[in-house]
Order: sequence, then C-alpha cells, then structure tokens
Amino acid sequence: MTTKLDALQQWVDEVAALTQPKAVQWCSGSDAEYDQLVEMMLADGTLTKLNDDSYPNCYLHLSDPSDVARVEHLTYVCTSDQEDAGPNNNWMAPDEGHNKVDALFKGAMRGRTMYVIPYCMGPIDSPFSRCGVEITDSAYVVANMKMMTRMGSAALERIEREGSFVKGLHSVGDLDPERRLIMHFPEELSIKSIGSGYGGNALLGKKCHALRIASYQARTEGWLAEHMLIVGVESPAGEVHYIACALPSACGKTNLAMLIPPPSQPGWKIWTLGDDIAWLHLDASGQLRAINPESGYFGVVPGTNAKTNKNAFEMITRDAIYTNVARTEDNEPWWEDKKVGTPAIDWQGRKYDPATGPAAHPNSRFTVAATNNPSYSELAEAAEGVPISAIVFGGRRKELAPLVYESRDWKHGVLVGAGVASETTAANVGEVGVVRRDPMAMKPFCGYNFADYWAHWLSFADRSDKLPKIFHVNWFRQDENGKFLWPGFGENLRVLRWIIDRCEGRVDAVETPIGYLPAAGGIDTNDLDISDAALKALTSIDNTQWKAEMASIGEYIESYGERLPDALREEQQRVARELDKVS
Ligand code: GTP
Ligand code: SPV
Ligand code: MN
Repeated sequence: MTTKLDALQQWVDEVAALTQPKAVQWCSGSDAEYDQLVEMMLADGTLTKLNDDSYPNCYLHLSDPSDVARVEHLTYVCTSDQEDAGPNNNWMAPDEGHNKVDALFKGAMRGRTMYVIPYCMGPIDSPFSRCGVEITDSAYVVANMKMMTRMGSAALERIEREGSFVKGLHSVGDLDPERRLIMHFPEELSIKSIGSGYGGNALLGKKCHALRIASYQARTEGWLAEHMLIVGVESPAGEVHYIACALPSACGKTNLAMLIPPPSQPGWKIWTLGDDIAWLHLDASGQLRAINPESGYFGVVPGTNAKTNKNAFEMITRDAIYTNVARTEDNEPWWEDKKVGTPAIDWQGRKYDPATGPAAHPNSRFTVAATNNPSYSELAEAAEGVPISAIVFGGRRKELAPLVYESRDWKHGVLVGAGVASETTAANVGEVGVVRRDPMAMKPFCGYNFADYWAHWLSFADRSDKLPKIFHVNWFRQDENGKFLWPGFGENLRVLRWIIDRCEGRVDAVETPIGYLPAAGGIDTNDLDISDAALKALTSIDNTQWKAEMASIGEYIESYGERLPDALREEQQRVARELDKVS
C-alpha cells in the first residue's frame, strides 16, 4: 500500500532518506497484520505470551527500565514565539528543535522496518475527528495504535480526501534517556519523538496529537481538546446524563469512566464513552458535545481488582497487551493489589524479590480495545458526540479539597479548573506525591500558553448560554493515619448523582466562598460505612486553609504575566474577598 497523496508520499520518502530503514511497511490496520506483528514480536522477544487458558490473546511487554513513563522534562513545544508556548511548556525555537531532533533521527532506523500508520482520532465519519500519520520503527507501537486509534485503510482514505494530516515521526532510537526528546511543532501540525518506546511518548495519536497539537488547533478553531473521561450515567428511570471529567494522570479517570454501581444503588447504569481524552464542541444550539478521539484504553494496571474495577479486571483477561507488570508461576499477569495470585517474576524479568521494590511497575499499563469494555457505549461511535451536562475537575489531595463542590457560574468554573492542584504520580518520570498546580489536568498536555488557554475557556461564555455546570471533586482525602476518608471507586456514583441533581435543580446546597457544597443529606449515604466526622470533613471547608490556597492560586495565575485574562484575575480576587469576609 502506498498513497496517491503527494504530500504524504513525499514526507515518507524524506523520512526514509533521513532514518535509513531496511524496509518501509504501510499499515492497513487489518487483524492479519496485527497477528503477523505479534508473531514477529514473540519471536524476537519484544512480547511474551501470557497464559492462554486464563488470558487468551494476552501479551506482556517489558520496556527498558529507564523508559517506563512520560518524560515532561524532555517534552517541548516549539513555537516561533516563546510566549505562545508559555511558562507551562519547555520551549525551543522551531529551527533549533528540528536540528536537534533530526540529528538524532539520522540513520536511526538502520536495520529496522519503518511502519507508516495512517490513523483517525475520533469516529471515522465525524466532522470533529482529525487524522494523522505516525511513522515509527516500533512494532509494539503499531500493535498499540491498532487498539488505541482507528488505524489503517479507512483513515488513509479520509487523509487522501482531506489532504491534511498531523505528521508524527517516532523512533525508539537507542533508548538512551540522554538522547530522548518529545518535540511538538504546533504551527506545522507535526511531532517528532525519539528515544522512548513508552505510552504517551511513543503512541503519538494520544497525548502528542489528541492533546498538545489538538489543543493548539482547537483554540484557533473554537473547540476544546481536554484530558477528560466521558461517562454516561443512567438513572433507574432511564434518564441519561453525560459528564466530562478531567483528573490528572493516574488520578482515577479510567476507574470513574467504567465504574460499577454498588448494590446500594439499584437500577443505575454507567456507560463509558472515553477514559482519557475528550474533544468538545458547541453545536448550533449552544449545547456542548463531546467525542472521544481514542478507540482503546492505555490504563494503569496496579490497583485494578474485582472490587475496585470489576469491568476493567474482566476486560483485560483477553486481547490485551500488558506493559511492565509481573508474572506468576502460571504465567498469568500480576500486579500490586490484584488480590489474587503470587508474583514470581517482576516487571524487569527478574525473580521477584520484595526487597527490590514492587513486582509490577507503579505505572504499568494495559492496552485494550474499548469494545472489550462491558460498559462500552455505542454512542462512542456517534459522529455528533454526546451532550455534556456537567464538567468536573479534580485532583489527588490528601488535604484541603472537599469531596465535591460546584462553581457559581462558568467564569468561576474556569478559575476552579485553573486552580487544580494534585500530587504527582508515577505516570511521569520524577518525584511522586508532591502537590503541584495542574490546571484542568492539562499541565503536561496543553500545547500553548495557559493564559491564552484560560482566555479561550472563558470565551465560551460569550458563545452559549447553555453551558454545563462546572464542579470539582477529590476522591483522595486522607485522615491523620493516611487512610482514605472516602471509599471511592463504585461509591463515586453517589457524587455523580449529586452533580446531576444539581444540574437538574433537584437538591439544595450550602453556599461557601469557594462554591456550593452538599448540604446535610445531599449525598446519598445509604449503606455506606462512613463516620459522621469523615463525612463532615469531606463536605466542609477550612476557611483559613482556603485563604492560603486562594492566595497561592492568585500567585500562580499572576505568574503568567501580561497574557493573564483580567476576568480570571478578577474572579480570583472576588473569591479571595469572599474568604476574607467569613473569617
Ligand atoms: P491516566 O491513564 O494516567 O490518565 O490515569 P487515570 O486518571 O485514568 O487513573 P486510573 O483510573 O487509572 O487510576 C489511577 C490509580 O488511582 C489506580 O491505582 C486506581 O486504583 C486509583 N483510583 C482510582 N479511582 C480511585 C478512587 O476513587 N479512590 C481511590 N482511593 N483510588 C482510586
Ligand atoms: C497519562 O499519563 O495521563 C496517561 C498515560 O494517560 S500516557 O499515555 O503515557 O500519557
Ligand atoms: Mn491520561
């Protein structure tokens, strides 16, 4: 397969001339092609077959131990004007960026096959979808892209019809972290990534295209590309509300997107539209609608068990690729908190020894097609997307942030999003557990200056009077002994119900300076084992702590300087004044 689109053929030829592969293979996305690649990877040791009786069609990949997560410190946005990338991104001038990374790409694919992967982010027939082509020398990337995107012939046809596509060039290079760079050129709609074979660094359709490049495009085209799950919540009466929720990496999106209602909530149903990325558009009536650009999940494995996430636990017993988990004697995959089985071989392929750390890497992942999910919504295929009733932001915070609160209006909601902070996790290389600002859960993913991004968010209020309400959640409050105050997982449905009731004007709330909190009895606690003290802590705020927090949010947004929209600054000052009034 080659292409009739000259621009594409020319680019492929240029890349081949630079990287010197031994062969070029155009990917069709067929099952036969996938099977062939798997056979090849089993033969060369890239994959190991897992127990075929209990985990049919499941494979394990162990990545280089230095290559187990995203690398924000090596990720750059290369715009002509540094201010356009903003203080939230590492920046290099486009020329310098190309020179640096092209030097690494020179001859990088010698002796390897170069795969050309046309893909479509979003339903193949949706006007909101966007296409790209990833060139890679990793068969593991091709296999993952097959599940994560609509890849192959249909995507190529659309690209040839439209004539435009995002160019993504990837090579695992020599996996030396010193020679690793993840470069974005939003003005050219292109990405160059070298030196990593892992997740968001290598599956370029995901964070690089569907968030960094797409957020940049979305700003000029009037839509939003967000780090959000999309979930449908159906009441026993059959009323369905769709919620889009942004939580930072490894803070609960996949789990919330496919939660199983607990026995205390009979008749409720959950439908998964997406677990990581949402593209949001206003329709002609002013209704915000969402599509999920992805078609699979690249999810955190540790913590997944029959109790926390039964849907995921079952969905990954077949047709899955595991990355960096441990294995049992029976060759079943194993991870911390799986609750069954015993690890024999750790994620580095060594005999498991508890003294050398966890058996599975804390950022070990599964890749599966979304259609494996028992709660998969057919509407994930709908070209027009689903109407969004509520937007939810959240973070992982031991202290301070209540279980849930509602912003007063859109402008306040944008401030709530801009002020999100969360403890860092293993999804990025670096220290874990440090609280940092992660506005809209987009700190690692916004392809342009956050000040311009907040202005873009604010501008939606001028375009629609039907915007969703904006909320904030925190599943991760702890008591003084480090125990979670809220049971989380399936029980989070109780919070989603409160959110929906607020959207429908069916439940009262308590007004506070930071927004509306649940009134006593507002959150259904039927059958829930939770103390009054815990519930009180979860549904109230400490004014003194919040004053300090609001001051810190003020300092943070001011650090964006001149481009900071006045409306956001004024909103922060308004909330700070309200806090001053109470204490
Ligand atoms: P990315 O794929 O990195 O974007 O992560 P994510 O936001 O999808 O997070 P995910 O749902 O995979 O959860 C990450 C970790 O948090 C897992 O170990 C989960 O078990 C844990 N977790 C998820 N939801 C909850 C919750 O409600 N309460 C608690 N205590 N832990 C949770
Ligand atoms: C995240 O880190 O937010 C992920 C995993 O979803 S990765 O694809 O590696 O970015
Ligand atoms: Mn993510």
